[in-house]
Amino acid sequence: MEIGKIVDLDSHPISALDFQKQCREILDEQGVLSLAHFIYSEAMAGILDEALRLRDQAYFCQQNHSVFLNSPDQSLPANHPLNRTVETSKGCVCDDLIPSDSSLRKLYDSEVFRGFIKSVVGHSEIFPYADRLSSINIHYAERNQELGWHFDNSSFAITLMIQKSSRGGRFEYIRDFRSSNDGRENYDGVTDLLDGKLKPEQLAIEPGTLVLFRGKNSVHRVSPNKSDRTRILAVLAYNSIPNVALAESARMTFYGRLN
Ligand SMILES: O=C(O)CCC(=O)C(=O)O
Ligand SMILES: [Fe+2]
Repeated sequence: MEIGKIVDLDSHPISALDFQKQCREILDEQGVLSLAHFIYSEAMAGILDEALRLRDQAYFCQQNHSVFLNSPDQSLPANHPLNRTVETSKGCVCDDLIPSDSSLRKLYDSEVFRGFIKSVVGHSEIFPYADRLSSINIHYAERNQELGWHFDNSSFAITLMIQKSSRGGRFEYIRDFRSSNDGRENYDGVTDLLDGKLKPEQLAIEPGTLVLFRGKNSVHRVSPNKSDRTRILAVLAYNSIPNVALAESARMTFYGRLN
């Protein structure tokens, strides 16, 4: 089984029902599941090489956005949390540039891995994106680049750290910060957060660590990279329904192209 050369199945028996259950409980209780040494270091070395080779094809962009990722609301004051903006700047390599023999793709396509993800996130099926760009992305954060505070639109995210920055570039979050399903957006909390009055938690993520994160209600960011070592991270994205393409506006913003 090829996946056995990539994933350390001895310490992470992802097909075992009791391991799946244990992971599901951690994700449900803590909002985040962090599996250290998930990928063998030999496989990680190949993934890092590949990511460094692809870096000059990354599309770099910068946005100012609200924590809620909404369009500005002119009927509200500029200092309302729906109108206050934070900055996000990063580079992205899209799925179509990632080779077919890449370990990242073997992981993403693996039925064993997908079975694990389905079980942990509680979806009966998961599907790749219908467009050719969005399923696997590699993110690059150079010195002073960051991901501003935000809530995700998607119910879960899967990341694999490839290279850490040596200073800054840390994943920070506050759990269960809002409750979007019942409309409690916690505007006062977001104001305090943006005013620097709250102390977020930090997640220590080493290269080879797989992270599953529920970011819809847990506010999070990646602090500015304060080193010359690029932070490199793979995002493995699935949908719970088939034939979903990322919106064209989002593709133009984050990838600079549609195809
Ligand atoms: O880079 C990370 O660790 C988190 C990425 C993230 O939050 C996102 O892409 O929405
Ligand atoms: Fe996010």
